[in-house]
Amino acid sequence: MTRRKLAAGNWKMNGTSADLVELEALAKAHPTPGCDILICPPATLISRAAAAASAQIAIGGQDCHQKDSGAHTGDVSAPMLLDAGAQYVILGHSERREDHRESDTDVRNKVVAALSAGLKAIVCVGESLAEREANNTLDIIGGQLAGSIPDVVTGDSLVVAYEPIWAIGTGKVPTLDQIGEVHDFIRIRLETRFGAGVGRSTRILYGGSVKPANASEIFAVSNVDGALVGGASLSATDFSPIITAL
Ligand code: G2H
Repeated sequence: MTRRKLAAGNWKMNGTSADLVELEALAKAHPTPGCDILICPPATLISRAAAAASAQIAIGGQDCHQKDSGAHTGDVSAPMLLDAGAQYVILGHSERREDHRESDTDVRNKVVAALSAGLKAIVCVGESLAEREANNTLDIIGGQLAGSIPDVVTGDSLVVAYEPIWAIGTGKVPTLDQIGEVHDFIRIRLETRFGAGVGRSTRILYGGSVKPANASEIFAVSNVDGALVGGASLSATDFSPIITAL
């Protein structure tokens, strides 16, 4: 099964309209990319990013509410993201799980809303340092996969991102064996639950301190279908070699 690789940039709470030039630079550097390219800017920039990005760069949100509309001050719904030009949404990032106390059930409900709206959902899972040191990594990942992913998904609409919390923005990266162990485990869990079709066509991204210097070796690990990149996605100069490494 051939899965088209995905280089996804998560700008987190960074970026104003002046930073849209980075999208133009990326498009210029990758007129016919060999992988899918996605940029998830803050919600305030999605419309303008979607207008500024050329066809080879998709735009995504970083979160959505589980309901389509209503009295939820400050929140953004999945249909709103779609209307603004998004094709993807990141859900269950560890920063959302921590800062906003999002549970697996919350994430699962958001995934249902995203898929219903026609968005592709990037579901994030990952263990803390304490959980890894206690040898609980696979149990934690298994629980998050079971709790955060709803029963009705397709391989095209679901992307899973493995992001060990202790590697996010820290410069620390798991060993290639550690990455491979978790990605293989996620693949098996997806195949077991959803069958070979969805299980083998779902892309599994690695995220956590991916840089131009380490991208190639990470992408060579089995079942790594791309990356969810934070800091290094903010500038085309850094993100471009990561795209090329895919
Ligand atoms: C992990 C990643 C992007 P960074 O959160 O989702 O961020 O690449 O800065 O570690």
